[in-house]
Amino acid sequence: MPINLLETDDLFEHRALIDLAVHDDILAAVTAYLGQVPRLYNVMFWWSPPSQTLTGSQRYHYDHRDTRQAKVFINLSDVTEENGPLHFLKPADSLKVDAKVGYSQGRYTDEEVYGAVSKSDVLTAVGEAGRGFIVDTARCLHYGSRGNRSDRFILLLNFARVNSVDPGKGCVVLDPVRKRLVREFYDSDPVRAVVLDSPL
Ligand SMILES: O=C(O)CCC(=O)C(=O)O
Repeated sequence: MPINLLETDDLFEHRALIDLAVHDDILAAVTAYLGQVPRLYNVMFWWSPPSQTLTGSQRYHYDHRDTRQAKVFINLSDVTEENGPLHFLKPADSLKVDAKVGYSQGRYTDEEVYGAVSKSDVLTAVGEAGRGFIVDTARCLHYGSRGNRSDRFILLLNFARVNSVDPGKGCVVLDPVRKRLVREFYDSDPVRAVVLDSPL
């Protein structure tokens, strides 16, 4: 299971981290997909240590923050099948699974998934350090950190609409400093003020 290594102070000691999270290119893509300026709900550095368990997010599931969300996965180290990459299905293939076994807010077994789609339909977020993916984890069945034999390190950004259906449990890294980030780094930047500090 992924473990977050990012701490609030890191955002101020390494401003490039938050500049990357709210970079124009990322905001443009996510805004186009969601149809509105998004809110950044979560930012984390995920460490997935070697693991042979099959639990939680290591099993196929959807996320439920809203009917759409955009998760950005950026590889911080090279990621191969050895590192437990994110595995995901396209929305159309995910719908085939729902049609066969029913939509669930719980977890799906591999047997359920591969009874509806072929293993060759599965996409993986593999690639060298620096490669990134934006995946709608509300519409794409997915799992990760499964069966890895070596560590995986990724930067994870979780965007969804302002006033999403389920704002979740909050973000330990961002929540204490949302206003401070806007004040110190993005004063007079109304777009990033929405992204970082729109009320729930
Ligand atoms: O990549 C992973 O370890 C799991 C990702 C996942 O399930 C999620 O972000 O919801």
